[in-house]
Order: sequence, then C-alpha cells, then structure tokens
Amino acid sequence: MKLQKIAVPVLVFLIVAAAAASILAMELELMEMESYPDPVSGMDYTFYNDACPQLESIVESRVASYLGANISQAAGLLRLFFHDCFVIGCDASILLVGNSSETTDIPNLTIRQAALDIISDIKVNVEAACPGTVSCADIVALAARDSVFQAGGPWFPMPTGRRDNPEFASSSVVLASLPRPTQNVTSLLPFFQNRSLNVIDLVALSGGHTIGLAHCSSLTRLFPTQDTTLSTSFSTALLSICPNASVNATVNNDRISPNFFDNTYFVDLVNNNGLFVSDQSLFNDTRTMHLVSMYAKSRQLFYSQFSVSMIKMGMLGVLVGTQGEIRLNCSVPNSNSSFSFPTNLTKGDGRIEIM
Ligand code: HEM
Ligand SMILES: *[C@@H]1O[C@H](CO)[C@@H](O)[C@H](O)[C@H]1NC(C)=O
Ligand SMILES: *[C@@H]1O[C@H](CO)[C@@H](O)[C@H](O)[C@H]1NC(C)=O
Ligand SMILES: *[C@@H]1O[C@H](CO)[C@@H](O)[C@H](O)[C@H]1NC(C)=O
Ligand SMILES: *[C@@H]1O[C@H](CO)[C@@H](O)[C@H](O)[C@H]1NC(C)=O
Ligand SMILES: *[C@@H]1O[C@H](CO)[C@@H](O)[C@H](O)[C@H]1NC(C)=O
Ligand SMILES: *[C@@H]1O[C@H](CO)[C@@H](O)[C@H](O)[C@H]1NC(C)=O
Ligand SMILES: *[C@@H]1O[C@H](CO)[C@@H](O)[C@H](O)[C@H]1NC(C)=O
Ligand SMILES: *[C@@H]1O[C@H](CO)[C@@H](O)[C@H](O)[C@H]1NC(C)=O
Ligand SMILES: *[C@@H]1O[C@H](CO)[C@@H](O)[C@H](O)[C@H]1NC(C)=O
Ligand SMILES: CC(=O)N[C@H]1CO[C@H](CO)[C@@H](O)[C@@H]1O
Repeated sequence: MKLQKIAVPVLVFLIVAAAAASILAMELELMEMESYPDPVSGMDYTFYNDACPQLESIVESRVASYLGANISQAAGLLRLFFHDCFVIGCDASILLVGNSSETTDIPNLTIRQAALDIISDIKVNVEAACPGTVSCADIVALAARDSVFQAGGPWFPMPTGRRDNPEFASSSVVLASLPRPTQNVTSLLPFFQNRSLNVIDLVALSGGHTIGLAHCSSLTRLFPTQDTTLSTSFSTALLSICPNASVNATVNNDRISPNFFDNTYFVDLVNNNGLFVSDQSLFNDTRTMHLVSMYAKSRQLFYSQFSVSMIKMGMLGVLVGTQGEIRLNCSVPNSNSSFSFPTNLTKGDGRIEIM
C-alpha cells in the first residue's frame, strides 16, 4: 500500500521527466541547427568591427553590382572559395598568378577568370576604405557568402581574421587536394574527413551545385563511357549541348533552377538527374541517401546545414594573427613578404603540405 502510494507519483514524475527530457533534446537539436560554429582561435565573427566597419557593406554592394549584371557570377565566386579552402587552406593562395599557382593548375581549368577579377575589384574598393587591413582570403569568403545569399540562398555570418599566404601551392598539392567529378562517396569522403568535415558536410556542401555551370569535359556520367543508369531523356538533353567531351560548351549544374540557390539540386539527385558521378553517387550510397532525401524535401534544413558547413569549410587551414600577410594586391605576394609558417603545418619541398 505504502509502496504503491510512493511508487505512483515517482512513476508519474519519471514519465513527465522523460517526456520533458526528450522535448528538451529535440529543442537542443533545433538550437544546435540554428547556432553557428565557434570560430577557431584567431578568427572572430566581429573581427573587423573596429578596424574596418564598412567591410561587409563594401563587399555586399560590389557583389550585388556584379550579380545584378549577371547572376551567374555567384557560382564562380562560390567555387573560388571552395577551391581556396581545399587547397592548403582558406589563404587566398588561389588568387596568386604565376607558374603552377592554383589558378594555372589543371583542376582549376574552369575557375572563372571573372571571379578572380571581381575579387581584385572588391580588394581595390576595400583598400581605399581600409588600407592594408583586410586580407584577400577574407574577401573571398565574404564574397562567397554574399553570392549564396544574393542568389536566393541563406544568409549566415562568416568569421573573419584570415591572413594571406604569400606562397603558391605546388601543382602536386593542388592535384591531390581537389576531388574529381568521377569519384563516388567512398573516395570523396576522405577528402572531407581529412579536413574535419564529415559525411553531412559532404552532402550539404555538394549542394553548392544548385547553381552554376559545368563544361562538357566534366560530364563524367556521359564521357568517356555512358553510365548505364543515366536516363535517356537526361542524356539526350546533355548530348544536344555536349556531343563529346572536347566541345567547349557548358550545361547547368541544376536542371530545375540553375541560378537560384535553392534545394532543387537534391531533387535532381532523387530524379537521377545528377550531373557528375560525385553528385549522383550521393543518392546511391546508404551513408548519404537519407540526407539527400531530407534536403530534397526541406529547403530550410538544407539552408541551415549548408550555412554551418560553409563556416566550417571557411576555417580550414587558415593563417591567423601574425602568420602570412595582408596582401595588398590579391594577385601577387607583398614585396616585403617574410613568411612565417604556422605551427600546425609543416614545411616541405619549399611548400606547405596538407596535414
Ligand atoms: C564534392 C566534391 C566536388 C566535386 C567533385 C566538384 C566538381 C565540380 C566540377 C567538375 C565542376 C564543373 C567545372 C566546370 O566544368 O566548369 C564544379 C562546378 C562547381 N562547383 Fe563543385 N565540386 C565539388 C564540391 C563543391 C563544393 C563543396 C562547392 C561549394 C560549396 C562547389 C561549388 C561549385 C560551383 C558553384 C560550381 C559552378 C562553377 C561555375 O559555374 O563557374 N563544388 N564542381
Ligand atoms: C552570364 O554569364 C554566363 C557565364 O559566363 C553566360 O553564359 C551568360 O550568357 C551570361 N548572361 C548574360 C545575361 O550576360
Ligand atoms: C615561370 O617559369 C619560367 C620558366 O621556368 C621562369 O623563367 C619564370 O621566371 C617563372 N616565373 C615566375 C613568376 O615564377
Ligand atoms: C567507388 O569507387 C571506388 C574507387 O574508385 C571503387 O573501388 C568502388 O567499387 C566504388 N563503389 C561503388 C559503390 O561504386
Ligand atoms: C587523407 O589523409 C591520409 C593520412 O594523412 C592520406 O594518406 C590520404 O592520402 C589523405 N586522403 C586525401 C583524399 O586527401
Ligand atoms: C566533337 O564534336 C564536335 C562537334 O560535333 C566535332 O567538331 C569534333 O570533331 C568532335 N571531337 C571529337 C574528339 O570527337
Ligand atoms: C571556350 O569558349 C569561350 C567563349 O564561349 C572562350 O572564351 C574560351 O576561350 C573557349 N575556351 C577554349 C579552351 O577554347
Ligand atoms: C550506383 O550504384 C550502382 C550499383 O552499385 C552502380 O552500378 C552505379 O554505377 C552507381 N551510380 C553512380 C552514379 O554512382
Ligand atoms: C595586381 O597585380 C597584377 C599582376 O602584377 C597586375 O596585373 C594588376 O594590375 C595589379 N592590380 C592592381 C589593382 O594594382
Ligand atoms: C610590408 O608592407 C606592408 C605595406 O606597406 C606593411 O603594412 C607591412 O607592415 C610590411 N611588413 C613587413 C614585415 O615589413
Ligand atoms: C582562370 C585561370 O587561371 N585559368 C587557368 C587554369 O589552368 C589552365 C591550364 O593551365 C590555364 O590555361 C587557364 O588560364
């Protein structure tokens, strides 16, 4: 009797507590989705607040001017950021012109010259307002963030404080750093996991292909041999523009809304209309398929995760503090460069190597 009298309230309490805990867990999960990653040491969400308060509005308005003339430029700026971050780190080494710099290496083949020109122009405007203060690497990151937003995608804060690398990446490092469109999830994953990006980041960041173009030479589901799972209607559409891999033409990455930063890239994948093997394999692998389905259904979930993953990617291998330099011209190292190697990177072959 007595035991029962105690046990019932205890049981009720436990049930209520368990329900409350699971609601709390759900709320925490949601809050986690909405909160942004902590900046790595040396970076901050408000890094230039005192030194260059106009920075974000200058970048935003210059990007708006170029995207207003041609919205397609958003894709060029987004891809520039991805390549910068994946090769050594987000250090603007991709902007250096010269022998075997990142922009003259094979995988860049299709980095748009226009994107490089836009960054140079933004830099001139930023230098006029805040001389010698803002790195080219931060301008690349902010321009990519603004491109996503101005193409209809999410806005998210972008930590800054990156410094510029005065050194080119060697061509072997560039080649080893960038995944190829022929790869499947199994071989793509190491490229992300080696950079503390996980399978969720792989899927969300691949959503960058919801805008932009690809050259015929990149159509790896068609050339050299056609993927037997490619639908006739899709291959016919592609072949009408790209009869072979050497034709100099482009097709849209997202078949549904090529210039709108939405979630229809994932709808393409569900419809087997992914352009590259690296795209379509995301819906062909048990580790990633459920994420593709989820983002195809919910634009908001994709936006939240893409924002978080972009911030994470934007902190890869950054130079901070007194490392590197604030380049004055984004295309060339400063004449007085005295490079100090960050402690978490090693010097090899005259170049920094990826850890
Ligand atoms: C997962 C591995 C990835 C592979 C294998 C890959 C590969 C490619 C290839 C082959 C192209 C076409 C280039 C051309 O032919 O012109 C392309 C374009 C593009 N990629 Fe990726 N990519 C990957 C990840 C990413 C990520 C993480 C982003 C950004 C978040 C991104 C953003 C873009 C954009 C925006 C374009 C269009 C560029 C333009 O229109 O100029 N890609 N990608
Ligand atoms: C915008 O740029 C893309 C890529 O260079 C090009 O194919 C397209 O024709 C341009 N559109 C306009 C309206 O200029
Ligand atoms: C580029 O390479 C050529 C030939 O190897 C060399 O003469 C030239 O100085 C190099 N230029 C730069 C900027 O490294
Ligand atoms: C993925 O690619 C790897 C290496 O190219 C290959 O060994 C493997 O069979 C592929 N997996 C699938 C599921 O296609
Ligand atoms: C990932 O890191 C391992 C260990 O350092 C290395 O052997 C491998 O080549 C790297 N893979 C990629 C794709 O970068
Ligand atoms: C590719 O197609 C174009 C246009 O039809 C043609 O001129 C060219 O010779 C073809 N190239 C190859 C390598 O088949
Ligand atoms: C491809 O075509 C574009 C314009 O349509 C041109 O600017 C570019 O030089 C061409 N590339 C090659 C490799 O022929
Ligand atoms: C999807 O998986 C099937 C079976 O493993 C394979 O034959 C096909 O090539 C894969 N397609 C892509 C695009 O990875
Ligand atoms: C930056 O340097 C490049 C290469 O020397 C040069 O062509 C360009 O005009 C310079 N840009 C500015 C704004 O001085
Ligand atoms: C290099 O030159 C820049 C611009 O003149 C200056 O801000 C910077 O302090 C100089 N760095 C060194 C190490 O002398
Ligand atoms: C934009 C850019 O620099 N593209 C270069 C990529 O690499 C090829 C091959 O080396 C060059 O011809 C392009 O000019």
